[in-house]
Amino acid sequence: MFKKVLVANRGEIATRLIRACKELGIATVAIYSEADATSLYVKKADESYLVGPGPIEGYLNIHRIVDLALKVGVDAIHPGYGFLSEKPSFAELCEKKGITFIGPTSQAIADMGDKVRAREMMKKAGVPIVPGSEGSLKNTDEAAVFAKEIGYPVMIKASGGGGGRGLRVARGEKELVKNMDIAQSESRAAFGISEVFLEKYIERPHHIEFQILADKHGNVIHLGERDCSIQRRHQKIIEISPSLILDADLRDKMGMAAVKAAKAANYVNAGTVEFLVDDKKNFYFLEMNTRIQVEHTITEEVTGIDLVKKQIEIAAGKPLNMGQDKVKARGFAMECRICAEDPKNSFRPNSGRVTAYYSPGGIGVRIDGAIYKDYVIPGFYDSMVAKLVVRGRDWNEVVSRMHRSLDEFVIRGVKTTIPFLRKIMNDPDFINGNFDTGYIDRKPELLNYAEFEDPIDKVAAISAAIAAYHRF
Ligand code: MV4
Repeated sequence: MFKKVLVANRGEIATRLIRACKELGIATVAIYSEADATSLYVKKADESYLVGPGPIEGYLNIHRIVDLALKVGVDAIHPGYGFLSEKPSFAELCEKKGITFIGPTSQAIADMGDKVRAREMMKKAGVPIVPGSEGSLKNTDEAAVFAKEIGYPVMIKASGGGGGRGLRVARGEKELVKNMDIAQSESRAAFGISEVFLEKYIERPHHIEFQILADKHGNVIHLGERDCSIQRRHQKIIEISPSLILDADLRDKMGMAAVKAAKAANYVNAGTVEFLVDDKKNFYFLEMNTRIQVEHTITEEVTGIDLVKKQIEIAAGKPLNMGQDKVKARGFAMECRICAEDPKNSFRPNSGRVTAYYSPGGIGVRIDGAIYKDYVIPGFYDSMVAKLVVRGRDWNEVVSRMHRSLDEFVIRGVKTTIPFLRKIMNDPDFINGNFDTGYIDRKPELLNYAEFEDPIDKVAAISAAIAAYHRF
């Protein structure tokens, strides 16, 4: 087993990784920017090093991080999510310098990062993909011919894209011509390649993703699915496991397809196979995420398996030591992403001092968080400040538990998504499992919540108003 691991990330996921290392008896090394000097994970790690310059660059400088890793004598690096987690060049540099990258090979990251190549590999392996173009499209004429063949509406996707970037829907030829140009130049700007492809557009799909684990000895298992349909602008808001729309038979079929996908990609370590599920319960491979994801927590809660520990053990060469039959999901789990954003102001990120903090507790409640009272949330990073994860024996219990946990959660000084999430827990459509990827857009009324529901806040608001009145 490794003796020392470098955590190449920040925020809640850095803390999450350090926790797994501690339980495995592995020493940890953190890196931080000046903006993160007061972050919790910096204090929780055994050693911490300032990396710069500025708030972002230090977390992305692959040569500096690997040099530091060699200097402080770590065996392995965990990249977390975001930042360097899906950069083939980083995994490759680690491979070259003899440091274990806790994740898949650079080859698998590169293969799955190229959406056209990933589609081809899945098709060859017999994993269902959305009907669409073979390879990338040379030009708009070729796209128009092809779109006529499969029928409108179609979706234009960037080969270098993923996570919702470089997507355009076209409902007819005119729209296709216009959007091809936009998609190509957007793609060139964002990913450096203008390559795009077409897929039949699936209306109002569910986003269902399967967690897989693959060891270095050829064993691959899946740990069931997460329904991540509740999103806004491709940012997930709530994740649920298991999905309410799958029955045991479809779960088995999709799970086997996910395992097949991982094997086709020569995949090792933890990964996620994303599918779209249409209203007739047809499922299609969408993409594969080659990292630990934000929402891995809900899979941990229903299976009882520590995914980060598994990642570390797999990277160290340990066999999985569990067959598919050993994976048992119990009850339901739900994650709400708590973001420092103002939902009423187009979800604009908020930064500043946390003036009060009290986290919920009790049976079935887990917080993976990054903030505390008097912490100053920097404005440079992702706005997610905590993940509230609850589990329950059934759907009703998990919804009511999430509702009361959101009621308990006190974060003051910055606006958060908590009151918005609370509105969702009260929504009959949500409670009845009536949601798909269009849910948030269809429900502007979720923004109609009272800003201050706590009497203490009312006193503070009234005092502030009186003070302002006397000043002017
Ligand atoms: C689609 C689609 C409909 N049809 N592809 C969005 C994220 C990226 N991974 C792919 N996405 C989609 N691809 C076809 N052929 C609809 C989406 C989509 C979506 C998917 C999952 C979750 C939320 C979404 C929101 C809008 C569009």
